[in-house]
Amino acid sequence: MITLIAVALAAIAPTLPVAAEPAPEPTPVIFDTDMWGDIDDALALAMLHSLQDRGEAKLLAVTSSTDDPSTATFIDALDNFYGHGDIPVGLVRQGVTAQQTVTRFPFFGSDRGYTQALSSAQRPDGSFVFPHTLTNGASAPDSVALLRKTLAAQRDGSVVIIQVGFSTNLARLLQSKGDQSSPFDGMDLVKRKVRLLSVMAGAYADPKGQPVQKGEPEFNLILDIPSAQQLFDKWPTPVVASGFEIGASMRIKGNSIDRLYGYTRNHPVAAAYHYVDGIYRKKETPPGVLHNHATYDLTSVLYAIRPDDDYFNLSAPGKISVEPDGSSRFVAQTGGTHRYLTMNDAQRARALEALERMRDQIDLLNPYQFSIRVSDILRRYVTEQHGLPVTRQTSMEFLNALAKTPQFSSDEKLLLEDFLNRCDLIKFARHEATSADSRLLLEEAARFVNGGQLATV
Ligand SMILES: [Ca+2]
Repeated sequence: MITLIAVALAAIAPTLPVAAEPAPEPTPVIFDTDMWGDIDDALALAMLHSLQDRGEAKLLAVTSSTDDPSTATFIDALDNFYGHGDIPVGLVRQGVTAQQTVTRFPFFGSDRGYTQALSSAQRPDGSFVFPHTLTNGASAPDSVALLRKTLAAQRDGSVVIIQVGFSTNLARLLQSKGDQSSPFDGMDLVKRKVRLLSVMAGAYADPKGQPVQKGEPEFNLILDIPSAQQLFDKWPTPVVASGFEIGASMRIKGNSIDRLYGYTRNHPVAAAYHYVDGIYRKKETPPGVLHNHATYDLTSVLYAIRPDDDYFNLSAPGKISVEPDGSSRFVAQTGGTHRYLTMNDAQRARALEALERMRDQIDLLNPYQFSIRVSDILRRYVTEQHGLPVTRQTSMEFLNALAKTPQFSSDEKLLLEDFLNRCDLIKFARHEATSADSRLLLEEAARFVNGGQLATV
């Protein structure tokens, strides 16, 4: 649900809510990132650290797919900031460089990203503003060697890999031969150790959420197309992709950043967000306020660590392939190992969120006023959901009229009639009705919204 996503994403800071049923064992996870230009990588890694503190995740290693030593030092600075400075960091060699990225996507403006600027920032006394124990990123181990070593040390079938950048490291991992870490080649090692690959890549729906077979070319795929093609062709365990449309539809509110991270001076995530603000500001961004930012990489983290929390739905199984132009193609296939994330119905989530907020009003409003407010939420939901014209009727009259129309399924009619009967009870017993009646009414309303759709309108 949008509510839960908004709460979880907003809370990359230390206030991440505890899952209803926390996993008994933290998920062992490897984070593979193109940390450098876009800020969602830093937000996603910060979120993983918070999840680790809550016992839900265990970061085994972080590998960078941007070929720049500053990416490794900045990752290490973030790890240190969160008190997990012992997490090994790997760096791609002969991979996509910052310069290549800017040449292909000039909106970045410069090949000096926040990773360079922040990991080298020093105080007047020469100490680092964002301390890192990996003093020289160029000395970080090669990503593939680190991936192999990390996987070899884990239990079979246990590891979740989150890839939120280019596919260079993981494609090379699949091609790798046995070495001192493990006698198995890359394919065998992955097959043995990796339970799930949660990847941000491609596009699987249009902005309205309608599935498309071929998406628009997507950033993570475009910059290393051959590796992306190999990854989706060969990866031997289940893959769940978060398409461009998922993160684009959910944005972190810029005005929440300083509130979330203002608890300390020199928070690396807040500093990075401020650093890129000029790149991502839009005409409508008010002056003096940070821009709102898409949550692409965070959605892959959220799914990887909390797959059962209903933040997203999953597509049917199938096969994702990558076209020569850097677009993704999805074909449904029985027994396929690829799926992509889909959003739960947005209007329904919004109505449920509005109803949830009404819970605070149960004891503040008299039941009659309360029934009118809840009816207004239902009216808005039905009107928006089905593109119905707005009429001059009261919400109660509107819903009563709707309950008699043939468009309703019989289930839907029953649910709405239950709700309207309860409204009547409250209305005619105005003075005797209590907050318990309001509570029951709210439950009826939620049941209606959860209950189904109009058959056709
Ligand atoms: Ca990324």
